[in-house]
Amino acid sequence: MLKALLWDVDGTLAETERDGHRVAFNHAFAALGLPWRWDEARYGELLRITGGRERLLHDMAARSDAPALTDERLALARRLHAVKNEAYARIVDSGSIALREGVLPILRDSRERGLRLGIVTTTSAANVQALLAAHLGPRWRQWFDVVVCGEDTAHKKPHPEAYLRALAGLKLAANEALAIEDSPGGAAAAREAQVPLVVTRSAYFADDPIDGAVAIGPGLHQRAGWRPEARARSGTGGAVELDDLIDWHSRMELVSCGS
Ligand code: XBP
Ligand code: MG
Repeated sequence: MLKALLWDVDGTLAETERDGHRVAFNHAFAALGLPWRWDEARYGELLRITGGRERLLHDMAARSDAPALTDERLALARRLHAVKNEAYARIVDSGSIALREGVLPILRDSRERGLRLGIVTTTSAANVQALLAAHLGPRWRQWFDVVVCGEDTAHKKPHPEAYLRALAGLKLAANEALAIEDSPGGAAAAREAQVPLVVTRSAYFADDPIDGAVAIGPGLHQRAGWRPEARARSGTGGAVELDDLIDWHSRMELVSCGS
C-alpha cells in the first residue's frame, strides 16, 4: 500500500535548471570576473553531473584557463557555488520559477488524505528552502515528513543513498513509497533503492531512455501521453491526480521509454 510520495526537486517540482541554476551559475562566473558562460546546450550536457559543485569541477577539468592545482580548483568551485546559490535564491524569490503545473494539487491532496510527503534531492538545502518557501510559504517544511538534500548524503544521485535515507526517516519499506523523478540519474537512484518510480519528463530530459518506471509521461499537468494510461480519474480536470499515482503504484507494471 502506498504510504508516501518522495519528490525530486529540480525538473520535477519545478523547471529550475535552464532559467534558474544555469542563469545563477553564469552570474557567479561574471561576479568572480571569469569569462566562462554556460549556454543552454552546454548546460544540458553538464546536467549529467549531479550536484552544482561537482558540475563546476567537471567543467573546470576540461578548461585550460581553470586553476591547475586541485586545492585551488576546489576553493574556486566552493566560492562559485556559494555565489550561485545566492543568485538562485534571488531568482526564485522574484517569482520567475513556477512550480510545474499539476504538482500543487497532488501535494495538497496528499496532505488532506494523510499520505506522507518527502523531498529527495541532490540540490543544496538552501535551494530547496528558497523554492518551497516561495511557493508553499514560510511553513513549507511542515508539508513534508522527511527532507533529504545534497548535504545530507555522501553520494549524490544516481547513488541510492538519498532514497535509502528518506525511507529510513519515514520507517517505510521501499515498496510503500513512490518516487517522482524527471531524470535518468534520479530514476536510477530510486530504482537502485527499490522504490517504485513515476517519471514526469522535464525540458532537459525529454527524450532520454529511462527504464523500470511504473509510469512515464510528459508531466503531471496532463493525462494524455502517459504509459500506462492514467485511468483513475476522480475529478474533472485534465491533470494527473493522486488517484492515478496510487493506481500506478498498485499495478506495478514496469515500462521503459526511449530505449
Ligand atoms: C539536481 C541537481 C542539482 C542542481 C543544482 O538535483 O543535480 O545539482 O542542478 O543544485 P535534483 P546545486 O534533480 O535531485 O533536485 O547547485 O545545489 O547542486
Ligand atoms: Mg531532477
